[in-house]
Amino acid sequence: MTDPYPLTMGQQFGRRSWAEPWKIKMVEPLRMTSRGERERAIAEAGYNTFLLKSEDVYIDLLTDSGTSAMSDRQWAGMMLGDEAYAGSRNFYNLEDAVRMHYGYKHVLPTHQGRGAEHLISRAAIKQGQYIPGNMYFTTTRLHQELAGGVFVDVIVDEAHDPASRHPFKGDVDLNKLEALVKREGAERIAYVSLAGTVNMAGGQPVSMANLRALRALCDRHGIKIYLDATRMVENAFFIQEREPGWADWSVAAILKEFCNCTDGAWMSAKKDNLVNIGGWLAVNDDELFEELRNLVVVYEGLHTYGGLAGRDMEAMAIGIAESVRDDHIRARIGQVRYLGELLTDWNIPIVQPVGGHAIFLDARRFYPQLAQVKFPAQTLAAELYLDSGIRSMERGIASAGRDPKTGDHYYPKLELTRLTIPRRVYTQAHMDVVAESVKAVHDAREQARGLEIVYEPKYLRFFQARFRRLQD
Ligand code: P70
Repeated sequence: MTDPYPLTMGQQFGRRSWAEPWKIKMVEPLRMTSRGERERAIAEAGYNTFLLKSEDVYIDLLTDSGTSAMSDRQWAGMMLGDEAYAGSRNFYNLEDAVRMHYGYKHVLPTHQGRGAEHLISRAAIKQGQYIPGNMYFTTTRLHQELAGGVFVDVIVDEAHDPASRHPFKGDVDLNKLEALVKREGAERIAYVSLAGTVNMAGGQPVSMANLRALRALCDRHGIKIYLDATRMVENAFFIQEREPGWADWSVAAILKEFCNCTDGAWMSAKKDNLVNIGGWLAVNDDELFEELRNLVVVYEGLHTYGGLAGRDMEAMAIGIAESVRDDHIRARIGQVRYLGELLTDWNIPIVQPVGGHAIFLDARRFYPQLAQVKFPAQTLAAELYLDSGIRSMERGIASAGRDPKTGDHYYPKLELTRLTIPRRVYTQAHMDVVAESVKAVHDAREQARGLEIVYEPKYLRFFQARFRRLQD
């Protein structure tokens, strides 16, 4: 007999419910559209969700980048902007926050993550050098290539398998790295490019044990490790939760310990750090810092503002302190996991285990009838928008781009559609609506015919590419 009483969400999942450690003070109305309006909008956008107008979107899961809700304290901090060209007090607050929570010696603000990637790539890569990393990221790899470097993927094989339940799919395969060093020589390695919760792998973390072993290997060869700290707080949460020996440490302490094993970091503060714009670059080495501090004035702005307003730096300093709190990060990852558990229970193919910032639908298994050149993940993003106005992002063959040498597509093993959850923005009821829409699209999966590309720009094509629907 079915239970006559409705169950809370927590009870349905066999546990006590948790709730967000905040309440809502200001709301932004959402607009719902009709099917006809959405058909027009997505056709006008060339079936690329990046080209939709935000006004035509109902629940926006394009990205967690710059889309977080700021706290009342951060908004209060915005009013304390010291908009001096040089030496703004907000810069010193930011510097203190990065030093305190990430632990690096020297700090430079940048307009966002790719500004910092540009500077570190220019300063630390010599023509023809290799940059081994735990899976590529689009902007990171492009800046490394523009600086004359060659990216080499040295992530563990499990990262390329959406079904593998390895708890640390972001780990570096030390044998792959050692083989590269042996083959090319340590002097041909610019540095190791290590990312916390690897975005393109599904938000998968790196373990502390792996980092320590990587540090030992790099020390033997005199190789530096620079960290993409964009979602490193989320990574620290997974270490606390999953890695033996870390359960009694706070997320803040794990974060600092992790960074302590690296030589520097770049940051898109639009993610973990809870701001709508901003980034930073931090290193320990005095000489490298000297070079970076010189480059920042050429490409970003003076070294005490780096392309940001004083108020943005203040919001970032406050956001950093909020982002490392255990209650914040538990609720953030808990919400992503809630959506992931619903979809898993409904047998919808997603990357397992559920990562930090997003649910990644496995478009290959979703649409087995579509060859990769028919852009299955892009198709899925378009279908989801058509069903409900939910916006997601392709992370497959369109994102991977083309091999600069052969001109052919890169064919990534992972063909994914990302449902990215902004921080502190949507409620559990929104997650239910998302799950139901994914299920509706899954139920209609046999009708999908795929897309063909009709326009693509030279760099980072996925942002502006246009597609056409295939009929058969
Ligand atoms: C996303 C955003 C940005 C990002 C990142 C990692 C691990 C650096 C950056 C760059 C925005 C984005 C960027 C390229 C393609 C699609 C979307 N990721 N490292 O949505 O930082 O955007 O501040 O320059 O995830 O994942 P920024």
